[in-house]
Amino acid sequence: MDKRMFAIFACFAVLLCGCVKKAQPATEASKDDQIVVGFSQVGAESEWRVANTESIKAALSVENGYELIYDDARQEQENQIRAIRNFIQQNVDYIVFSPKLETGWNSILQEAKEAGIPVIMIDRDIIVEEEDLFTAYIGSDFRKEGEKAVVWLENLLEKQGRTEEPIRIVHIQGTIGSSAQIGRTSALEQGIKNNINWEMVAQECGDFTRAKAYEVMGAILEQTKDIDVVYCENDGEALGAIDAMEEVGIKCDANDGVIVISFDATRLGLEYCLKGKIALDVECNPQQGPYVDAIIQKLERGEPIERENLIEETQFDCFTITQKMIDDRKY
Ligand code: GYE
Repeated sequence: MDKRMFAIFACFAVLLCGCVKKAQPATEASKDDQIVVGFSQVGAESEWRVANTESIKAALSVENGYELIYDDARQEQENQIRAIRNFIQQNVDYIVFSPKLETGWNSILQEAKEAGIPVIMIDRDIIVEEEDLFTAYIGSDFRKEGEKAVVWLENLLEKQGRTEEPIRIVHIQGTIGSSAQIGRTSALEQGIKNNINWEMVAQECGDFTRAKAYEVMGAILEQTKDIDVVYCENDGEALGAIDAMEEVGIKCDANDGVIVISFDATRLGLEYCLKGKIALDVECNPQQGPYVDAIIQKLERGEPIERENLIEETQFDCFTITQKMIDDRKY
């Protein structure tokens, strides 16, 4: 091959190598662009919690440009603190967590702040020393949920002409110290103060689980069966309490039995509402994933965000619920 030909061949070879750069595998290329999120979840204690986890995982997916690091704290705040510290050490881009309890987060959130990692809280709220220890909260107004239940019960009892006779109430609380329990409990306690004929005959913790509520309701029934209302702070507790009452022959019915109040409005809870066993089910929306995604995308674009993001919620009762309403539900 003469020099001229070699020179042409050499140029051609260089051009060929230059434009056929080793293509990075899609995962490797997109991996660098993915937003890494550490997510600490309370546990898996209820249908509501499972739906909440599924919503976050669906929104913060690889297809949507995320790498999600998920940790299940199994109901222990210490596990959440450990997971958040781990996320900090991994230098994630964002931390998302549902705090089991309202307090005990100042120190770990200070560590996240010093590491420059934004914290987005979902579901339950917290009390912190400095506002800037978290960037945004997405969840519910739990006190308002409880007030909806109290107003509905006042109206029902008025319709039934039961504003004078004693109304004996059993209260099955959620996880003590969680903002959901604090809000729903404070509304009922205020309702008892406002209605002189309402009387709290028992107040026990059901820890948002069917099993625990069944256990505590069974113990209460050994003390008294003279009960008019059972106020349960989630659907799992309502089902457990109903199981215990039906076992001893007590009918759960808004018109001629024990009035059962519940929260969450999961599909299972609404099926009990349709049967008339749950009188009122106040919705608490676990579909928080899209809200988290929208907030992260805004932060990525440097746009302003709302610090508190309360989700619109409704309620269902045994008098107006339909099968179609249940069929239309996402969780
Ligand atoms: O009501 C219950 C879950 O924090 C609002 O926790 C949530 C509560 C919800 O276990 O089902």
